Parts: sequence; C-alpha cells; structure tokens
Amino acid sequence: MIVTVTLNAAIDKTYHLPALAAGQVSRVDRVYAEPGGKGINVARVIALQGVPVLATGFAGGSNGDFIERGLTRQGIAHDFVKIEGESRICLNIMDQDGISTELLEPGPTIAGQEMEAMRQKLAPLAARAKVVAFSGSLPAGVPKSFYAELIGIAQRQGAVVFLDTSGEALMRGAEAKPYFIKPNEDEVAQWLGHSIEDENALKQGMLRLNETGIPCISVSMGAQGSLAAFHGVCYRVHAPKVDAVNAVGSGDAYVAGMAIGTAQGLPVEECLRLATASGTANALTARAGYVEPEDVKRLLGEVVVERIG
Ligand code: TA6
Repeated sequence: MIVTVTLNAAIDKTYHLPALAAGQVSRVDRVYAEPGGKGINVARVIALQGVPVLATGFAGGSNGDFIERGLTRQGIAHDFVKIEGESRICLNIMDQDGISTELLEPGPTIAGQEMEAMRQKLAPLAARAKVVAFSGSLPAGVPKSFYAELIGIAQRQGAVVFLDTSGEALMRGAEAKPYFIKPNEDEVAQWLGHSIEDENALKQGMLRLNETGIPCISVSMGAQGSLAAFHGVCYRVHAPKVDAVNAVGSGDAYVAGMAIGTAQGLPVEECLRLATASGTANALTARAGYVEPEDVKRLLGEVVVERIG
C-alpha cells in the first residue's frame, strides 16, 4: 500500500470560461469540484492506475466532509484527522487559450491536539505502507519542522518517504532525509548557497544533495520533462510532446508515478518513465490530479530516459 499525507487538503475547483477579465463579470462555462490538495491528487492518480492507496491528513468543516465523501465516491480509501477548522478551497481559472490562474486559500489553523492526533494516526498507517508521500503546503499553526517529525515517524515504521513541498517546509523537512524530493531550481540554489548558472551546475547541485543522504531528487523542467539524480547518477527525462488541456496537478501525477514504481521495486529508469507518463497524462485531462490509465500506458513508450553521468 501507498499512503499519501495532505496536511492542507482542499476542494480543488476548476472554472473553465472564455476569458477572465479583471473588474468585470465573467460567466463560467464548466465547473469541476474535486477532493484536492497535492497529496490527495497523488492518491487519486495512484488509485486510477489500480494500485492500493490510502489518503490521510487534516480535514474539517463542510469542505472536509465534501473531500471525504468525494474520496469515498472515487473508491479511494481515506482516514483523516477531523479538525475544528474548515478545509480550504483552491480555485483554478482556465480561459479558452489554456491560460490558468490559481487562487489558493491558506487553509485552517491546526491546534496542538490535532497535530498530536496526526502523529498517532500516522505510525500504524506507515507500518502497513511501502511508500508514504507527504505533499503540499503546511496550514497555519503547524511548525515548519512538522514534516521532519512525521517523516521520522514513517521511517521508523520502515516506510520509504517522499516529500513534495516547497520553501522552508521543504528545507526543514529535508533534514529528516526523505528518500525522494522534488525541489525547484531556486530551492537547489538556496541549499547550495549560490546561484545556478546552467544545467551542469544544477546537475552538480543535485548530486551534492544526494551526498547529504537524499537518494532520489527530481527537478521539473515543465513540459520538457525533468532532471533527476539517483544515488550519484544523473538522468535527463524527456516528456512526450502533447497539447496540454490543464497542467494543474501534473507535478502531483509525477509523484504518483514515482511512488507506484518505487513501491513495486522498479529500477529508477522505469520509475522516472512512469512518473513522466503520469504527469503528461494529467495535462491531457480538464480535471486537476486526474489521468486516464490508457493515456499513461500509451505515453510510457514515448518517454525517453537518458543517463547523463
Ligand atoms: O499541484 C496543484 C495543486 O495540487 C492544486 O490542486 C491545489 O490544491 C494546490 O496544488 C495546493 O498546493 P499547496 O502547495 O498549497 O498545498
């Protein structure tokens, strides 16, 4: 089983409309409302590929109820810590030119006893999991060191840990040495303490991060693919060219593919292939954090993984 942890769960609403005009009334053509937040997207993309997964995290209020009901309807096992506050809404406004504007609410404030309930819930879930994937921003009230704490709990239960977050939550979480992280170029630069001039410098920086005890690092290059460093070896991963419909959630779908491959013990090249095919398949659908399994299967053959030393 794979467990995903979403501390700042959301209802992901996607509004499709002809054009977004600031200061004017815009009528929406189509609305999708899904259980979301990064880790829940990861869980859905895993479930859609027929792999056992359970989603946990914090959920509260009527939005929390919507998220849990939606997961049940989608056949995704879940076990959330119920909180006093109201889970957030994240809005993605897509115009007819495919331009996306995201409005992400900060989310609820988490109380001390709710964090304690999360610590208690995670240990037995992690004991049953091959991979535990932590994804997304931290809600208010949660210290920046909380991911490191939870990662320690999951690792002590023998799980392989993924961490996909950003900024200080990533910097502090990475101190617990997760197996997989997905920083952006600026975050790698921040770690190194100097700017990154070119791809070679990025590669060297990622290899230095491997040496600090994080075995698997992937940096997204957007629609072109990604650069990965695995146990001191670098890979350039070329994504298939597609006409993207909605790229929101593609990073989460990438994590889902990587988690499936890792849980199944596939070689890293195959994990990267599955990650990239899943991320690309996500961009082909109008919904965030969603893939058609046939798209993933077809795209798998079109991903090129190149070992670059
Ligand atoms: O990756 C896209 C997305 O997952 C949206 O679906 C939205 O829920 C958002 O990210 C949340 O990101 P955050 O980093 O605030 O947890």
